[in-house]
Amino acid sequence: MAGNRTFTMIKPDAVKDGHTGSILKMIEAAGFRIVALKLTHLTSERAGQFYEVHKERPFYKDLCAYMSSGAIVAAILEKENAVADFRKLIGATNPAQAEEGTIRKLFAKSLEANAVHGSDSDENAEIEGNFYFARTDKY
Ligand code: YYY
Ligand code: MG
Repeated sequence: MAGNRTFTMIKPDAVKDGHTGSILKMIEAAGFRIVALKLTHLTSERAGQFYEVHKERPFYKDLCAYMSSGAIVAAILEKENAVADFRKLIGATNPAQAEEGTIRKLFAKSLEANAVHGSDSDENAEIEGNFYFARTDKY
């Protein structure tokens, strides 16, 4: 296998504003191979399940409403050192702190509408990929 895997979502504002192509292009240009790809629209319940780890946080309710407010693009990506390298490519959670040239610096509108998700560990990358893509598909 050519490296390991991470999981990403392009969030509602970035999809709505027509940045899907630009973001996927940056992802591929950075050496990630797209292994699975889907455009979908979460219900608030599904968004709540995805972000369950944050359920006690003050921003949880708004985050679930936001993440179900429009279509998203979900993808599994493969590269050596995928999780850490992808977090570097997207930049800090708060776009005000994201480095120049990162996806969040370029496309985020706010802390909540911060353009993309990236898994924080190999274990979560696996869980999050399985949340969107059936194991009966080959990927
Ligand atoms: O992994 P990452 O997306 O960079 O940040 P998390 O701390 O896991 O938070 C998930 C998600 O929640 C974040 O991308 C934006 C939103 N959020 C928020 O709206 N307000 C905060 N204070 C922290 C996070
Ligand atoms: Mg996170």
